[in-house]
Amino acid sequence: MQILILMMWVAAGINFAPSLTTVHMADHPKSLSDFDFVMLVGDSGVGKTCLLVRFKDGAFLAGSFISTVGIDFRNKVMTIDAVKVKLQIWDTAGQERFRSVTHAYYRDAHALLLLYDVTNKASFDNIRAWLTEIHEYAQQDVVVMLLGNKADSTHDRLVKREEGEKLAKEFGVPFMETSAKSGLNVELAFTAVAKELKHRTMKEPDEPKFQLQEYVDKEMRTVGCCRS
Ligand SMILES: Nc1nc2c(ncn2[C@@H]2O[C@H](COP(=O)(O)OP(=O)(O)OP(=O)(O)O)[C@@H](O)[C@H]2O)c(=O)[nH]1
Ligand SMILES: [Mg+2]
Repeated sequence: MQILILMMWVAAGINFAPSLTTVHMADHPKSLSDFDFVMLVGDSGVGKTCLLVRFKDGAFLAGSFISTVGIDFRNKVMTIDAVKVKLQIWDTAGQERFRSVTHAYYRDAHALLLLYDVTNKASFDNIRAWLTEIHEYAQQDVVVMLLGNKADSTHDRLVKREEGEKLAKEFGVPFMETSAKSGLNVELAFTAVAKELKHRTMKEPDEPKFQLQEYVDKEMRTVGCCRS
């Protein structure tokens, strides 16, 4: 029943209020839910909403910053190796006061994009706390990718790319820098996650495991480090 309600909301394009119903899709076989749930997390202001808007609409939300309230979502269908992958992307609020709302969604997420802002050292320092929270609330096998956003801001940069790489290595998660403003690596981040999720669902028994970081590194090399 809960699934049916969510599907109706999704079909109508209406944002659901997390306080009303928490839908535990992970309780059900994937074929029933159909969607892969990707959650954007990280401090307020790191660019989660802008990253999603860039990915979905190919535009940058310039101007005044409107902080997300609670949670919002967008659907996007991607074609990965001739297979349709339906992503439902949850844009969470980074503000501390909405943390309990975010906690309620971790359990159902199949993938998490964890963002910091390369011009904001505190947002980078908080990544450890975010990873602890993810460990506590998310499924054990959730796909996690670390993204250093606002890579276009060369003059204001306070976190080096190498620092992001080092932290990601320490926690064993894939990493890349992105820019919602220029579009740098935005498509690649979502494609990489969609590929990983597709491989998990459709992998043949003798097929080797998909190597997310290897794929990202290869794609970045192919296009000379950065693509928009
Ligand atoms: N230069 C630059 N600015 C960005 C980028 N992404 C986001 N911003 C700016 O950063 C501010 C915050 O962006 P949001 O996407 O709203 O941040 P958020 O992470 O969704 O914040 P909350 O909803 O409060 O959690 C806005 O003023 C954006 O214009 C980027 O890639 N480069
Ligand atoms: Mg937001």
